[in-house]
Amino acid sequence: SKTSFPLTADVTAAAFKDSILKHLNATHGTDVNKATNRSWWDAVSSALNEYVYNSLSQTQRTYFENDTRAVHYFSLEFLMGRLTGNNLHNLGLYTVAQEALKELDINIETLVDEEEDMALGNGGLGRLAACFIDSLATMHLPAVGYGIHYEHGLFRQEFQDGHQIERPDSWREYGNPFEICRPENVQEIPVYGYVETKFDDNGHIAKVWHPGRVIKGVPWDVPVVGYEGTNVNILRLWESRASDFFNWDVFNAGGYHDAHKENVESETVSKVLYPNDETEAGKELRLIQQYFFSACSLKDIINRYQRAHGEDWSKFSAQVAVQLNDTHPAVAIPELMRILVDEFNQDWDYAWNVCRETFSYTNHTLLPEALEKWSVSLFEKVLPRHLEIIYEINRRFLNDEVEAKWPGNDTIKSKLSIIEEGHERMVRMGNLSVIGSNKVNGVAEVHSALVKSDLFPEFDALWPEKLTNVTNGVTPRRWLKACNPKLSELIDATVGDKWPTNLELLRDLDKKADDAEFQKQFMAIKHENKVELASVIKELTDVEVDPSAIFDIQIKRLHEYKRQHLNLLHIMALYRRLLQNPDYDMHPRVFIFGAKAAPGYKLAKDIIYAINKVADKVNNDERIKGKLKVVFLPNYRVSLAEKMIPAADVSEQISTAGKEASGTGNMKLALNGAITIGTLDGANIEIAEEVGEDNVVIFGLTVDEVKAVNKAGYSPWDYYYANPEIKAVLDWFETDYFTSGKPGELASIKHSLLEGGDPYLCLADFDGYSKAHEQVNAKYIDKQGWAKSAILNTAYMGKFNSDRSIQDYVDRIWKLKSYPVKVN
Ligand code: 26M
Repeated sequence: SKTSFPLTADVTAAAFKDSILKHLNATHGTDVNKATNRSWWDAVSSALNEYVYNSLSQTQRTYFENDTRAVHYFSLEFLMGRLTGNNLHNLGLYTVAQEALKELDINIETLVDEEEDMALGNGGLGRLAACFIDSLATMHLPAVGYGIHYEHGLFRQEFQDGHQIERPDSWREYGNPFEICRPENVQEIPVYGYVETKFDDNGHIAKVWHPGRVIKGVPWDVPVVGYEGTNVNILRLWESRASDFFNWDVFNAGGYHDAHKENVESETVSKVLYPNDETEAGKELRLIQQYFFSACSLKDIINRYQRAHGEDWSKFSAQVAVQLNDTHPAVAIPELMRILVDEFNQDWDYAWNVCRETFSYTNHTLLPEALEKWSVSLFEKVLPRHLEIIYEINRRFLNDEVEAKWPGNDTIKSKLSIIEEGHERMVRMGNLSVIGSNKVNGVAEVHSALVKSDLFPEFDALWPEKLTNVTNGVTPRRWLKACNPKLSELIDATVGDKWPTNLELLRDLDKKADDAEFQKQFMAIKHENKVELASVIKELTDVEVDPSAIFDIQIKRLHEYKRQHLNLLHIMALYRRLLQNPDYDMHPRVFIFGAKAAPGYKLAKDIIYAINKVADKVNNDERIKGKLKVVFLPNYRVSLAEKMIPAADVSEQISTAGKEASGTGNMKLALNGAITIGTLDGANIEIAEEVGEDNVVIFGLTVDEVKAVNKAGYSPWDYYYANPEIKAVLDWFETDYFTSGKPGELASIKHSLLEGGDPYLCLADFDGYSKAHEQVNAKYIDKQGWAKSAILNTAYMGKFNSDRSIQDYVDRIWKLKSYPVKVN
C-alpha cells in the first residue's frame, strides 16, 4: 500500500481482513458462506468505522475542551453521494481494503457499487455543501453541517420511450452503516397555532405563542472524515416524528383516528426532498421543512452553548457562526430572535445585534423565479409569531436605517421592504437574509458583481462592506483522487503525493506539458477511462461508442438557461451536414448527456425527450458511418458523475452569460483534463483566466452584450430567417423525422425558441457555438496540441479546490481557527 497516513500507517491488509471477518460475524451475524455483497459491504463499513469513530470522539473532545468557535452550515441539501470509497481514501485505507478483499476473492469496485448514493440534494447547491464539509474536516476546522434526514432523496430517473419517469429513491431502505442515531439530542418543534398578547406585572407586553402542533426532531449524525483521517466532523440530519407527548390528549379523548392523522402529517415533514432546482414552489410543507430543521439546529447549538456559557449571550456570536446556504434556511433569523426575546427575555436591540453577527448568507442564483417568497397568509398560518417578528425587524429597518440613508424615499423603502405589497402580500426571503446577515456572498466573481449591481444595489449602498465574493470550489479528494485513480497515480509520480491537500502543487505538471512521453501517458489514461465509460454506456443504453471518438459531455440539471437545447440544435446541425455531405470533415464525436428535469418542468422534459429521440435516429443511421453518436445516460447522480468526468475530452459549459452563478461541474471536468467549450459566465471566466486562452474555447455573448441585446429588443426570428441551417434544424422539430408517425411531438422546442421569444438567446449564440465546435475539432486533430491543453487544464485548476473556498470563507466571514486533532 502506497499512501500511509500517521493514523493508519500500521494497518496491514491481513489485519484489515481479520477485522472485516470479525465484523461479518460479530456485528452483522453472518459468515463467509452466506455473505452477500451487501453483508460484505456492511462488514467493510464496520471495519472502517472503528477508525472513524475513534477520530470522531477525539475530534469532538478537542473542540469541546478548547471551547472552539465553530461554523454551522445550514442547508436543505447535502448531496453526499457514496461514502465508503471516500472514507477509505480519506483514511488512507483504500489500497489496504482492496488487498484484504482480494484475498477474500472480492472485487472492491463491485463492492462499493453496492452502496446507494446519499442523494439528499438536487444539484450544484447540495453538492457544494458536501464538498465544503469535506474541506472543513480536512482543514481541521470546527464545523457542523445541519440538514434534513430525508427518507427519500432526489427521485431516480428512468426513461420510458425516451420520456423521463420519476421513481422514488430509497437510499436507506435497509439501514445505512455510516449514520448514528442520537436520541439524547431529540428536539421538540412547535408549529401553527396563535399568538396571545399578555401584560406582565410591570405592564410590559409579552407575546405567548400557543402552537397548534409539536413535531419531534430526531438527529442522525453522519461522520465527515477529513483527509488523513485525524479530524472527523459531523453532519447532523433531522428526522421528523410525531410528538407522542403532544398527541396523548387527542388519543385519550377517543380521537385515535385524528391522532393517527397528526402522526402521519408530522412524519411527512422529512419524507421527501423537493426536486425543484431554480424555481420557487411556495408549498406549505416546504416552509415547515425549512422551519423544522432550522429550529432543531438552533436549539441544538444553544444547548451546546449553554453548557459552556449558561445564559450569558454576550459570547454567542463569538462562538457561533451560522452560514445560510441560500435563503432556504432564512427563517432561522426570526427564530433566533424569538428564542432570545421571547424565551430568554433579552432586549430587542441586543438580540438583533447577536443575530446580525451570527448569520451570513450565500446567494446561489439571480434567476427571478428562484428568489424565494412566501405568502403572508401562509406564513401567518404556520409561524404566526415569526411573522410578527419579521414585521418588527422590517419596521425598525425601514424607519431607522433606510430613513436615515434615504429620507422620505418611499420607492426605495418599498423595494427594500421584507414585505412585498401587492394583490397577495409576500415575505421576501432574500431581503430578510441580507438584512439579518453579517456578510452576503455570491459564488463567482461575475456573479457577486451582479449581486451588487443588479440584485441588491441599494443594500450595497447602505452597507458597502456587507456584499462579497467567495468563488466556489470542489474537493480534489473525491473529484480527482478517488474518481480517477490512474491519473492520480501519474500525478503522484510526477509532482509527489501532497496535492490532495495543496492543489496548487499541480502547477508543476506544466513542465511536462510538452513532454511527448508524458503526453502519451496522460492521454493513455484518458483513453482507458473512456474505454471504461464506453462499457457503462453499453450497459445502461445498449449504445456502442468508439473510445477513440471525442467524448463531449454535458452534465447538470436540465434547465433552459443551461441550454442543453443549444447543444441539441448543434448536434442536429452536424447530423444534417453529415447527411448532406458524407465526407464532411470531422473527427468522430460522442455527445453524452446526464440531467434530471424537475418533475413539473414541462419544457425541460420535452428537451430530454427530444435528445433521446434524436439519439435513437442518429445512432442507428448507417449513412453517417458512426461519426456521430448521442447518448443520454439515465439517472445522472454523484456516483455516475464519478464515472463520466474522468472520461471527458470536452466539457460543455454553455449557459447564457449572467445566468449560471458559478457552476462546479465545469471545475471537476477541467481538473480531470477536459477542455471547456463555454460562455463567459460564472466560474468559466475564472477558469479561462487560470488555464489561459489557448486551453479553453470561449464563445458567445458576454454579460454586457446579453443586456444590450435584450434592451434593444431581441427577435429570434431574425436569426431564423437569416441562417438557413437554424431554419432547417428548427423546422425539423415539426416533422416526424425523429418521431416516426408522430409529427409535432418535438414542436414545443421550436415554439419556445421562436414564439416564446428564446429567453436564453440560443439562436443569438448558435453561430458562435458552431464555430467554437469547429475549433474544438481542429484542436483535437492536432494530437499533441490537445494533449498539452488537457495537461495544462489539470495543472492550472489549483484555485478551484474547495479548501481554497473554505479558506476564503474563514478569512472574509467566519474567522475560525483550526484544531488539528492528535489521535492516539
Ligand atoms: C426551491 C424551492 C423549493 C424547492 C427547492 C428549491 C431549490 C433547490 C435547490 C432552489 C434552488 C436550488 O439550488 C440552486 C442551485 O443549485 N444553484 C447552483 O448553485 C451552485 C453552487 O453555488 C452554482 O454553482 C450554480 O451555478 C447554481 O445554479
